[in-house]
Amino acid sequence: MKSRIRLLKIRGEEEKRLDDLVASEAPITIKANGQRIASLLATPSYLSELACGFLASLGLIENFSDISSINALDGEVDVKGDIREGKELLLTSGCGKGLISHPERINRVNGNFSISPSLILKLISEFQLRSSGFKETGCLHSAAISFSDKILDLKEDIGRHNAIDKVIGGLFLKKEEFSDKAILTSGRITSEIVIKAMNVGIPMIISRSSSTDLAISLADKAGITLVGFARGKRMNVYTHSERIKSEVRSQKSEVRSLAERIRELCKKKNAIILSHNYQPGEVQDVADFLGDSLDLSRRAKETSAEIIVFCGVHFMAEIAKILSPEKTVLMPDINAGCPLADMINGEELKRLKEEHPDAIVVSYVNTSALIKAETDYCCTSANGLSVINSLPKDKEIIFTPDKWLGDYIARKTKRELILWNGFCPTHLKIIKDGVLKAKEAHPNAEVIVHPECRRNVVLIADFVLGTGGMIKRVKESKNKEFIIGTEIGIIHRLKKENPDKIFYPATELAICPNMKLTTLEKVLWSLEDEVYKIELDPEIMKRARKSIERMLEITS
Ligand code: CIZ
Repeated sequence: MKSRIRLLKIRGEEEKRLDDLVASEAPITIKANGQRIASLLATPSYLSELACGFLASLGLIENFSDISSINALDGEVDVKGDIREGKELLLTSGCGKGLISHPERINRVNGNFSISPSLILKLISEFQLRSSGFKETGCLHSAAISFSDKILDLKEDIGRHNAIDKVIGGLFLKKEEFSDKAILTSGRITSEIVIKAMNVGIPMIISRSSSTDLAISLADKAGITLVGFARGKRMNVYTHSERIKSEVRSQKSEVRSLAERIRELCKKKNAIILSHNYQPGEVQDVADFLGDSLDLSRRAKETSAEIIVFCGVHFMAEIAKILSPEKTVLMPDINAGCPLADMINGEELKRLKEEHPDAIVVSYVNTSALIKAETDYCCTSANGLSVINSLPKDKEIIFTPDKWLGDYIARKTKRELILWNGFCPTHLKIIKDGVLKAKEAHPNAEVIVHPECRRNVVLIADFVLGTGGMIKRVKESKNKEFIIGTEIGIIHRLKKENPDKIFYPATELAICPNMKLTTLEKVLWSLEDEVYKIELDPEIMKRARKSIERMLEITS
């Protein structure tokens, strides 16, 4: 499993930004009969095989007949059956340190130094020369700490983690500063390596090997420069290239902040930046307009700008393109998809329509252009009730893809809807017990949740609103405290617009990993290179536009 990411490739004097493939990495939880046994970081494929192999290797299952069922969904594999109790697990020298960090714990690393590509290559060649254990045995990993043009310490170990822990421990014991150092490693850069650097505040990791997508995304957020494939005359800079000062780039002035450079480029290229309410705070702050997908698409339609950089997820940028096909619509990270939108495909919807040939199809905007083309009416979380209420009472209605939004609308409108079994994994992290605990801790707070939450969460809320509705409600409310049950990115905007009010997330875990793929550096690169362009089949766009325009007619 691979992801395509944009990086800076340096070969000798030449620098090029291009898309390249990196390995995928994801946290996977293995459960036995519903009980968590372990969380691993793994390539997210063959999860049933991974879980069975993991249990069998530990001696917790022996035969196929020990297993009654395997359920693999959204990064969790639950194996049910006759599974023995495990003893305390021993950390291996390999990948399995079971260290998983949630993005809400990401600390920003502030290392204010820069280094030239030629110095990186000099350090890495010295690193290799001094890794004598590897040369002698062929089975040791090495890690080093560098400062400026010197390698300060180098350690070898059978495990790449252990080698890194040893050099970090060395700095620690010597009470040395971390923020002006770099880690060099012989192993690949996975998320745990980035987490180690982040936890101690080391702003640069240099490897002879490559990096995974999760490590890149974590490093991006933590402000860490990741350099991979550093060998010979070449290297790939995956994140925070501002610390790599080549001759070419140091001639250009790099003193301006990323935000300043983005704003300047917008002016020069007649571009605007649209940001969804769930985007990281610094992206929201650099945007021309903030809103939900519908607000933003309206902005995209109305603007006289020629280029629109859409900071959100894929289906949102598609809506902007569908409504403004003549404009260039760019996404800073093309990997920012929507798992809910991916839960239904064109064939599945066509089959459902064949089973209910007279039904009207209403789809939430969180769908691909292809689904919208097969849909009669779109709706958003803000206008779902109005759309359904406007439809003839004697007609069957198919509602896709979000079953919880559908359930809410069905109860509110007293209409029976044929629901698709889709859901937003981020909103399902908000659970009833968590909301009740938050209410107990903050009894005066108003509880506002998104209709993508489960029914038992929606039923205990004071208000059930989409993000646009939440922004409005908080502004109008006399209340001072709010429990917010949606993706926590919205709290940045709520705080900024209501500095006298206090906000509590219903859970810190409600973070959409796709929304958080956008960074300021990617926004800048997107504007500079005019990538990634949203391109859609004109016929699909025409049909999809109809379902969006029908919604707009009802709600205008
Ligand atoms: O429509 C949107 O933008 C989504 C997905 C959520 C919301 O409520 O804003």
